[in-house]
Order: sequence, then C-alpha cells, then structure tokens
Amino acid sequence: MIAALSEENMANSLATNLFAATVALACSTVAAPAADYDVGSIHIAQPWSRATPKGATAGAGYMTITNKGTTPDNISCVSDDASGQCEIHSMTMEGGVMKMRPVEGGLEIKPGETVTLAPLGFHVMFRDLKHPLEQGKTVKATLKFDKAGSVDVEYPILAVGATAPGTASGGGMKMQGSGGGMMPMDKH
Ligand SMILES: [Cu+2]
Repeated sequence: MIAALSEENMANSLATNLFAATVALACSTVAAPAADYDVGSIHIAQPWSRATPKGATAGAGYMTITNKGTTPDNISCVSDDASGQCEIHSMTMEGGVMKMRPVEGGLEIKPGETVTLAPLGFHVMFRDLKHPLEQGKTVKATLKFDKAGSVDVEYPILAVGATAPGTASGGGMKMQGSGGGMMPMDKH
C-alpha cells in the first residue's frame, strides 16, 4: 500500500469526505435536545424553531401538543423573548398560494387529540423579531391554555432549512430545497 494516489485510495478518500459531510449535515439539525412540558392535562413535546436569515422580521416555533384531559382547551401565545409579538397561525392553501393568519380565540386542542405544529401548517409566529433567530440558541415563549394555564417553552433553534427536529430517519438530508420555497414570513 505504498501507492498513495491509487484510484482505490482516491475513492476511499472521497467516500470518507462524503460521509463526513453527511454526518455534519445530519448533526446540524439535531442541536440541543428539546425538553417536553406538562401543564395541567396538556403535554407539549419536541418544541423547535429554525434560524432566520438576516433581515427577516418573523420566525416560527413548532411543537406537538396533546390534550390528555376530557375537555377542549385553546392555546395562544402570550409573549416571547425574541420578538415584539407572538401569535398562533394557521396556514392554508388558497388559489395555489400558501396563506397564514392568526387563529382567532386560540388553537383548539380537543380531548384526546394530538396536534402537531410544523412547517406548512399551524405554527407559533414570532412577529417583529428583535434579532435574527440563531441556530444553536433558543427562543423562549410563554404559552397560555385557557384551562390548563400558562407554560414557558424553550424552542431550540435548528438550521435555516430544517423541516423537522433531528430524527433517525436521516432528517438532515431533507432540509435541502424545502427552505427556499417558504411562505413570505416577512409580509405581515
Ligand atoms: Cu405565521
């Protein structure tokens, strides 16, 4: 094995580099482990947010909410530490255009129901950002449930193009391409 630049070595080296790049990409979406939260009969799992490009005036937070109780509850966002105002938004397709708007009266979580806030769906909107959301940091928001009460949730900030919190299903590779077609978050 003296031939340092044999084709086999080159191939190995290329494979190693590709592997390293893949690992780096995958790791970039994992960030800090997210905590789960319980308030009353509400369970909040896997909160996350994503980094915003320079100049963006709004960001978003995502999570999974389960109502383990026997009555409906409504969630709204009271405040957060990164923006001037936060709201729960819905997102719908209207005439081929994605539109989002505040959910009046808060987003209802029915008894026994699990609602996932995720890109292209319901989300917490951080309006009038005071600073860009930086990957690796967190956004802390105070959420209010009409019945369960208030809870402070920390949203770990993932990469700009992240589409979901890090999972075993190679979530790191899916970030390509989906970020660019995002809805105009700034147009509020
Ligand atoms: Cu929104």
